Amino acid sequence: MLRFLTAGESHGKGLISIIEGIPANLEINSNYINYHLSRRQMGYGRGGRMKIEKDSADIFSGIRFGKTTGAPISMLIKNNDWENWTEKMAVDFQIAEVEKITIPRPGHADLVGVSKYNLNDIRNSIERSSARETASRVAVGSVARKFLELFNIHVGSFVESIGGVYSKDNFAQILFDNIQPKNFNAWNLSKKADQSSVRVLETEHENKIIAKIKTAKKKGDTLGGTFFVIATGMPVGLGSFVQNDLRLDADIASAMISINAVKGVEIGSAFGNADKFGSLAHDEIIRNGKKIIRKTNRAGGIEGGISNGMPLIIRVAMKPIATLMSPIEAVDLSTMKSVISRRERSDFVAVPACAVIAESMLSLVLSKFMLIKFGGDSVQETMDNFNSYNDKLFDRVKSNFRKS
Ligand code: EPS
Repeated sequence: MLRFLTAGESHGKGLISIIEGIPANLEINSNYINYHLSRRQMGYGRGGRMKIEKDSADIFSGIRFGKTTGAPISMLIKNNDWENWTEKMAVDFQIAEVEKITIPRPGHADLVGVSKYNLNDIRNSIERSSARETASRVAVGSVARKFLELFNIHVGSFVESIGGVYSKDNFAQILFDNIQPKNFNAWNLSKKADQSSVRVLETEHENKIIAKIKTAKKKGDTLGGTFFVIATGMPVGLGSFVQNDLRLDADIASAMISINAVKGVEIGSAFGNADKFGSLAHDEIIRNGKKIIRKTNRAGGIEGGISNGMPLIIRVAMKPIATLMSPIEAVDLSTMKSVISRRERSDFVAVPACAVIAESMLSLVLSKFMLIKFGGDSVQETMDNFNSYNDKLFDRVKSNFRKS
């Protein structure tokens, strides 16, 4: 069973994460994890904080001589900003007078957090609900990604829109209505997107988005957007229809929605398909050598909660960042009077970073389902099971249905 846990506050000492269930003998080191951590920190439109932090994973356990041992892998990412917060975030007891935060930001977890946990300072709610926590998810997600690479499964992403600015190319249609070339590799898409400051695939689109972000910045406003997360090299058969919580698409949707500020997830051309006749929505089945594939990929690679071997195509919507420089109406909890919301340092846009986090979450879900299907305490064992299943798949289907 693959599972992970994270802990840590945005302005505390740091972020701790543990991932358990990765088989032994996976080659990985902190450089690999740090590379993906740095990808999460990029993107035009981030606030001042990203100039302070340079995330790196200090591995505490589970890896020896560059290989996993099968034991839980634990990591610490330090918060450089902690040194500016030692009084405000003191652990054992209060060491200085600290002003309480009493005005909740609309759209943030501030008000629901203090209401639910019975807290008397919104700071206590802000700290854990902050998207700073997602650095931990990328740390553990990178271990999962490395595991998937053994099987030639690659995960990538690119930004589709920010603030309603879309490219003239309809990427959704390209991905859903065509068979991708045999060498289609989601990671190559990510590498291309990483070259853009907003993780899009075209320069003209990038320039239009940057102009929009500049307008938002000038107004002290924020933006959200949409992005695609893709996995290629998918085997047939991850997930199951036999029980609701074994469906691959259900787990993916849950993983995506669990990312801070994500409010929508679409698997395949879900909303587009809803408007079509069934004959134009489903993917026709064809034979391609020793494989049975689909002519199009409107299902986004999952049918009946099970991966069908086509690329996984997931589209995600992130709402605009809830911390605004241009204030909107809120209630001051210390007076219960209507006020304008508080200004606080934050990002203007974090859609490019969110896409990298989504890659990590998808890697974790896929690794979990790979281990459910193929098991193994060492990567060699998992690979043997994986290869044996895949080598025989076509012939098994063929012989099961051969007319005698
Ligand atoms: C965040 C607010 C900002 C972001 C932060 C998420 O931090 P600060 O309040 O320190 O300016 O920069 O994101 C990160 C620190 C990160 O590593 O992604 C929030 O309120 O969610």
